[in-house]
Amino acid sequence: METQVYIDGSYYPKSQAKISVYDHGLLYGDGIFEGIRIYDGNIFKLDEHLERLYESSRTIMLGIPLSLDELRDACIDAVRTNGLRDGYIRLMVTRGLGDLGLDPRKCPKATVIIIVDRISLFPKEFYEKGLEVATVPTTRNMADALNPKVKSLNYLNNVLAKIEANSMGVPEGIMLNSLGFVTEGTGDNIFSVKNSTLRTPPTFDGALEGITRNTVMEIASKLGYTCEKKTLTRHDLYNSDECFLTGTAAEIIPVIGIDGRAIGKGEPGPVFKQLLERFRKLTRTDGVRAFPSDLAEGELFVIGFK
Ligand code: PXG
Repeated sequence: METQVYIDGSYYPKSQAKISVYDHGLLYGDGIFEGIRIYDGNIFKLDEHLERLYESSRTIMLGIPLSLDELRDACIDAVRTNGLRDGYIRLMVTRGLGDLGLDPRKCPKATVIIIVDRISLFPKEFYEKGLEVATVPTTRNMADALNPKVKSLNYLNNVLAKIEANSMGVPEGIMLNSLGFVTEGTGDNIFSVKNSTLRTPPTFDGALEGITRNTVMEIASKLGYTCEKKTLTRHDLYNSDECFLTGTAAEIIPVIGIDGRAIGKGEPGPVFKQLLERFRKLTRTDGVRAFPSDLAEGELFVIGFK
């Protein structure tokens, strides 16, 4: 069956899922989105993603035409309609159909789009061997411009950062802010581990408040690691024992080199491995079920979910 895309309450086959060229989401990048994963029929952290979407909408004064509960039901329905037990939800709300001219008052109703499909950000071998990254020239927005907490459809500086990373021959770029402090990757947060303390830049330095970032900090705290939201420089990254990226699409992926410097032993480290194992377990239970688990009750008990 062709992927069925939800647009404003109706489903359209992928080949016919279209919106107007007068939609301000296209004309001005005026809109917001969430990327959410489905693991074994479980929509991981759905409520946290919806909360962030509504927070973004408040900041950009975009009225979402559905209540949070209605949108939650729509996401579950879209997953069931597409029958995907493992996949990815791209939820978008654009300012909607309007005139030329950026005044949002010309857009009477926001457009809600839910795509349920598959995503693979980095090839599988990087999860085992780790990846090399580079800091890139394009900077991340500071909070006084477009606040990086808003997950907006304006990803042009992230796209430029990705192009720059590609041209340096690495799969991901690390963006700094205009003061030269570390912010995040183009679609993922960054962590540095030093002497068993995990550090990640605070959102006001220019990082998205990543849901995977929060999950990793929760797991790490439970394992007894100290976690800090702290301003980081490139020097801090270069001198990390371990480094990794986190994100819905990226999941948790080890970084073994930055700007030509090996990180730690130049291979995925023990803290990363421990976190990944716990994270994988959580992805099957923490969230909203669209389908019952493939695992039997007994198996869930054995791996510590019940
Ligand atoms: N920083 C940025 C700039 C992001 O776009 C993250 C961090 C990680 O946040 P979460 O909440 O996912 O842990 C993101 C997330 C895509 C795609 O389609 C991008 C993201 C997530 C899912 C899909 O490229 N970015």
